[in-house]
Amino acid sequence: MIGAKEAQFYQENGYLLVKGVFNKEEIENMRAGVENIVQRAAAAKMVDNHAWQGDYLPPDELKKLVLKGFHDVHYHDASFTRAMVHPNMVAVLTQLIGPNVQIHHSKMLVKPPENGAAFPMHQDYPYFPHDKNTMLAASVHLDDTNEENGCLHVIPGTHKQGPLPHVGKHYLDHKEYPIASGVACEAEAGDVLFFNYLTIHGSGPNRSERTRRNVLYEYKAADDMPTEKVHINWGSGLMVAGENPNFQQAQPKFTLSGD
Ligand SMILES: O=C(O)CCC(=O)C(=O)O
Repeated sequence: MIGAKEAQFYQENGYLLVKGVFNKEEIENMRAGVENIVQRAAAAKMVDNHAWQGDYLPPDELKKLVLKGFHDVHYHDASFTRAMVHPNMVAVLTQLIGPNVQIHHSKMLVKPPENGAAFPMHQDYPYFPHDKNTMLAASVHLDDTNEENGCLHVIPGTHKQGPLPHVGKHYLDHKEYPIASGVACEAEAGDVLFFNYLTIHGSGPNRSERTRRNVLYEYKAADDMPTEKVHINWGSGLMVAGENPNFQQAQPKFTLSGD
């Protein structure tokens, strides 16, 4: 799916857009999966607004913005499990991460038309720090995206700066790092944007009449271990490629909720 040149681009820049990873039918299946989750969540009265709070936008503007989000979508709908281990995904991941790849978590992000929420610029590192920094996000586009409907922006090469101080652990100073300081990664449905969890990224609001739906998978090398007990949950640890060299240290302990 990608060659040495693309892998080199990722190592240098901390991101890579790969076109046409998923075909139309696979995208339709995932769109149906997103709709299914949204409907079931509404029926269960579990619909929260996941828009990020903070001082990165004026309060009046912020309160209008909406983000529908769900974590660990591969535990909700099989279309996301199939996508998570799709041969095209695995082909890219093994080039960018190495032979032994694990899922850390997945989530879906729906930015509704006209008021879909923004993401101020940030690194993902503070949310789930690991010791080897192999973690990357694979953002699967279920819709065509551009500046109008809030496409992702990345600042090339920033993965080499290491972890930066975040406001309340959430995002970078928005005056120093406005969303416009990043390269806009316009993409089509079926494309996947891969970016390291240290690469500074964010996205603007959806001001268009079109929805922007993405599914985001975070993957890492199987021997890249957490340095803090944060964001370790039932979505973590399935092997996506290769073998687990650390299987004795990485056995999840499950509890049942609702007891
Ligand atoms: O997809 C987006 O617009 C941004 C998502 C993001 O930055 C995140 O979930 O960390």
